[in-house]
Amino acid sequence: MNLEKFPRYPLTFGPSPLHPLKRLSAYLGVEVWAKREDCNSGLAYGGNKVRKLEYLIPEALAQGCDTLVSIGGVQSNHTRQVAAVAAHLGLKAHLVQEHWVNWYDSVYDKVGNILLSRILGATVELNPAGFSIGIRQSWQEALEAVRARGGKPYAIPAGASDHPLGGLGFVRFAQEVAQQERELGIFFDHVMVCSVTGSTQAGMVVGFAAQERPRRVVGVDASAKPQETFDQILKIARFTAEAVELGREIGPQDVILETAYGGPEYGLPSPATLEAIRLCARLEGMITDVVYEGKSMHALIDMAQSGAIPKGSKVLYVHLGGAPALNGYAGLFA
Ligand code: 5PA
Repeated sequence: MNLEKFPRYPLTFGPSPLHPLKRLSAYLGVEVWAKREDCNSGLAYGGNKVRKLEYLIPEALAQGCDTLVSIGGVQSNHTRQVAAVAAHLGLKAHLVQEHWVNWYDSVYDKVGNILLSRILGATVELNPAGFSIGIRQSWQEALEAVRARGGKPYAIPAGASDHPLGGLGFVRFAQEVAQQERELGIFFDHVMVCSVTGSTQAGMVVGFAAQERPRRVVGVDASAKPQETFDQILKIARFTAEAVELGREIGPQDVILETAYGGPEYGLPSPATLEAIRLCARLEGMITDVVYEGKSMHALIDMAQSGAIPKGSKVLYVHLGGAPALNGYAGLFA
């Protein structure tokens, strides 16, 4: 495998923290550790997109772009991280925030991630289009708008995923996990990761496939449109495997996507999601959110209790961020 040929612009603190979840482990009867992408960077709370952007930014800079253009829901974590990275580099950010979530709280478009993006100086454009992980008309129009005012846009798709370089950050993540395992003398046989736009899991699948000892990368769908998410994970894993010269093809058998935890819809929690969020917070002091990480936490708890994750397993729960969005859902916890 050759990841080193791709330039990387460091935006993270270094390896993200890895620590045991002792009380949750005792409760579940399997050993669980957390890897904390939610505190991987000092750029506006960090998150999984900062790690991905380390591989897109060198291309944006090499092309002489002055504006990062991207897209997400109103409470997108991704667009907030794009805004922070742009500010850090002295670039502009133009963000299209669509109506991805059927959640009507009077402060939903004022607090949390969108508040942070405004503070960070991004141009924030609200758009009524609904949820999709595909390429959007509104996004093309945003790119045109930047060009029309004489700017040079760099296009970053939803979640920095369906992009030739989108999977590389989490290929590197897999290498980082292996290094931390060597230092700690531990091996995680299960890795739990929340998936929506797909490049987080896709990068991991490729990165872990390059290692000698096999393990299960368990994706947990939070899109509530699991077929689209599955197809996108597979597509990104395939082109990423080719890009880094993995030396073998990735097929559908390499992609595990649990579909029972996505909640009623994208962006909305089920009662069990909320239960999982409270349990994790009260046992560990670790905050997960209603859109993403609460769903993968629900999966972890349920699969450990049902035996789908067998007793004696060593599980790595990858925390990808997302807590700022909780502000938009205060009513659920009142
Ligand atoms: C997101 C994504 P992928 O999109 O790479 O599959 O990651 C899913 C995911 N956890 C998991 C958190 C906290 C996330 O923010 N967020 C998106 C966003 O717009 O914020 C891309 C959907």
